[in-house]
Amino acid sequence: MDCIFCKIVEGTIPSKKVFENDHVVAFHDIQPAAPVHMLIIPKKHIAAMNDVAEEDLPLIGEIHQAALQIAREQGVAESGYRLINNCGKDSGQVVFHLHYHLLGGEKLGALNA
Ligand code: IU
Repeated sequence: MDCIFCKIVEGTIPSKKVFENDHVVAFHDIQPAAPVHMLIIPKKHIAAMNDVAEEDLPLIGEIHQAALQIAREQGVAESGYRLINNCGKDSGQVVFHLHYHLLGGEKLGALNA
C-alpha cells in the first residue's frame, strides 16, 4: 500500500519520532503550525476517522494516552494544547492514514482558522 505514514511506521521514510509503542507512533510534523506540533498515529492503517471500527476503540484510547504523555514531555500539559483529527475533504485532510495533530506551545488561534 502506498501510504506515507505506513512508511514512517516501518521506518522506510525517516521521521523525528517522539513516541512509539506496539500500536502507536508519534513524530514531529514536517510543517509545524505551532511551536509544538506532533502527529500521533496508529501503526495499523486506518484511512480516516470514518473508518474506525468498534474493535479499534482501545487503539483510540491508546492514542489519547500517548497524546497526554507527549503533552507532558513537551511541556505543554499545563499551558494547554489541542488534539485535532481532520476527517475528509472539508476538514482539509490530506494524508489518508488516521492521525491526530497535537498543537501547543503558544496561544492557539480560533478553531476554524
Ligand atoms: P492533515 O490532517 O491530513 O491535513 O495533515 C497532514 C499533516 O501531515 C500535515 O500537517 C503535514 O505537514 C504532515 N506531514 C508530515 O508531517 N510528513 C509528511 O511526510 C507528510 C505530511 I506527506
